Amino acid sequence: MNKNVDISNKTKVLNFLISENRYISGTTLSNSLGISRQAIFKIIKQLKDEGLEILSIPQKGYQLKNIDKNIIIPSYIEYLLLENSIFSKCLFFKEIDSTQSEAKKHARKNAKEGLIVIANSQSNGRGRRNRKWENSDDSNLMFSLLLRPQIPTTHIQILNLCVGIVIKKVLRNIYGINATLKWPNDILVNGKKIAGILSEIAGDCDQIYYALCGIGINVNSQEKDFPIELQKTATSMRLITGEFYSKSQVLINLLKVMGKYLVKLNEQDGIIKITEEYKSECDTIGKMVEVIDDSNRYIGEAIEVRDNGELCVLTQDKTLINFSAADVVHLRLAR
Ligand code: BT5
Repeated sequence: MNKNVDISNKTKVLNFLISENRYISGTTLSNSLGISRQAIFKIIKQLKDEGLEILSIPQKGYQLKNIDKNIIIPSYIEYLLLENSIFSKCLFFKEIDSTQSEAKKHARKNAKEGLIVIANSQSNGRGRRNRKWENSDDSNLMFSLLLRPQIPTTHIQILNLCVGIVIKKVLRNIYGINATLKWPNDILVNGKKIAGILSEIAGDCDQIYYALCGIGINVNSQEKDFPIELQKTATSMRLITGEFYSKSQVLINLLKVMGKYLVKLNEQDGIIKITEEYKSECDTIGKMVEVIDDSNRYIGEAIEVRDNGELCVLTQDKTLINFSAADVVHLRLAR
């Protein structure tokens, strides 16, 4: 899963401007990168259009002035990902139907693993079973990751679990937010949902051609920003701590840890190790749960998560049932 280093000229120019932190002439940039001054001029315009503040003075050249970390600037994200083992290319949309659908188009055209599709707003943001993912304005993070994991198709659920561990870790370790995991794909704080994950794959019985991990994290939403029906069940990083967060920084922190976990997932025993970690991190194990699977409802004790990601439940009539995908409600501690 190692990323094929293919740094764009745009990222190279930005890298230059950030590391020099002074006026750089078009000629210096053009000589250093081996491209024409006209090409440099075009790249500077693209960087400005993305939201970077670049001063241009005739005879002196270009200087990067300010980076607004509260907005998503794809070239800046790509610059920050230069050291990331997997993620590299970032596509940003102010508005889109769903980042999953957009990522799928690129996956089908053989785009490389590690593509990030991110949007400020989705008109058709999706959860599982075609439920809706709400976004109030541009306060939250919504993105899809194109992955090509070397795991069996039957183990797709592991991706959800792996991403869940990563989100929980970042929220806890970097932001001090007491996040918990509810099988299979919910990240909760004080019982309210702060993030959700949607993993979709294309493959055959032997291999996964590509996987799309869609992630929605409520970063800066206030209570009034959620639709009424979600105000009691949804929360955000800002609602928990009272602080306003840089979405780019949250994204970069997540992708950093995610890169490490995805490498781990592809290692021998990776699936087993990640399942073990998930079991120790997941709040569902040891709880009495109600499981809703299609139109059936079961009540029982969540015993364990199997290494294909299934939840194993001991029902009240002492039957063991494995669920590959279902909705779970935590009732109480089992004993
Ligand atoms: C999920 O589904 O939790 C997966 C959500 C994945 C969303 C991302 S955003 C980027 C990418 N592009 C997409 O189109 N989707 C992915 P599920 O477990 O089915 O939960 C959906 C339920 O969560 C809804 O029925 C609501 O009850 C609740 N919900 C919707 N929006 C929410 C929000 N912003 N915050 C908290 N809860 C929400």
